[in-house]
Amino acid sequence: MKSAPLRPITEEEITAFHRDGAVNIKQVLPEEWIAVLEEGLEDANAHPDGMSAGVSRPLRIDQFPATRSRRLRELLDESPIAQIVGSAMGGAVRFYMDQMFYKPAGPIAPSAWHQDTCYYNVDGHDLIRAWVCADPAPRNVSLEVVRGSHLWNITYRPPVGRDREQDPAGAEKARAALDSGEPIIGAESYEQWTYFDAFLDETLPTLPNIEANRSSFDILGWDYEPGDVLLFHGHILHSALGGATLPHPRRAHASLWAGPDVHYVHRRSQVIPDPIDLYQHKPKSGQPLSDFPSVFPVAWSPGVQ
Ligand SMILES: O=C(O)CCC(=O)C(=O)O
Repeated sequence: MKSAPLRPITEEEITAFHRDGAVNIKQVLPEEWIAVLEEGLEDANAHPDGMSAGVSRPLRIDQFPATRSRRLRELLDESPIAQIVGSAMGGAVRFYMDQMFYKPAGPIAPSAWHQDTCYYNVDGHDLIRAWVCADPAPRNVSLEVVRGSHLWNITYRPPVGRDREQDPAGAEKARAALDSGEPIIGAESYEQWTYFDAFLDETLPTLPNIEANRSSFDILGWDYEPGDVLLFHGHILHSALGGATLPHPRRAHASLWAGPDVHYVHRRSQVIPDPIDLYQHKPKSGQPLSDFPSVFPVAWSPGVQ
């Protein structure tokens, strides 16, 4: 049984999301879900995925943490997050994947500017991230976006991964997989994988140096309070500021939700494995996520609470 948001999402918030590519929906998540979020993140932090090796800064980025935490699974299945996302999107939504960004108390690590779409084997316009944090995250440690960059119609190169020359045999294997219609990152990556094992996709343009040229970009940020749900578009350029020292951790969870036009695509720039249950279906580029209802059931649709 899904729980309802504390209040309806307003027309102004929906307009802001589509115009700017991001909006912080203030105080919409009932308090009991903040406790579930906190428990879930602690759970996931105590049970690392096999994909975090090599992340050396005081930052844990885990992939698919809800597969290892019952509480995070509850958050996805029963909290109002799916409804909030669907209200902003204006249609039915399916859950695609989730991540954890766990930054311990002390000097808070930044998250570099990037665009999410190029990391995953999905594409489409109806892609929304829901970012929630168990702790207050003032503007100097919370998310930032380049306003409107979700409409730039460009896919940038993920800023992580190896040059092909570092591992010619591995690069050749990845090329062969792509040529034969396979994802370049297989299900075995669930045991041992990091962003840094991927190969840089030099066919994609490099990101602009936003941090060094902040005044040239229209940067939008928020003081985040637990209970807020920050929505941002799958294509938007975003980062998190760091360097500030907090007396408490900054523990965030981000989930990616897909609407009707989202389809599977084999990407040369793939950095994050496919959801584990998808591998057995051997998806082809162009197939809508609705072709895989057992992996991506509809999580919310208008008129259904
Ligand atoms: O929370 C962070 O530091 C970064 C979050 C992020 O990049 C994302 O959710 O895609």
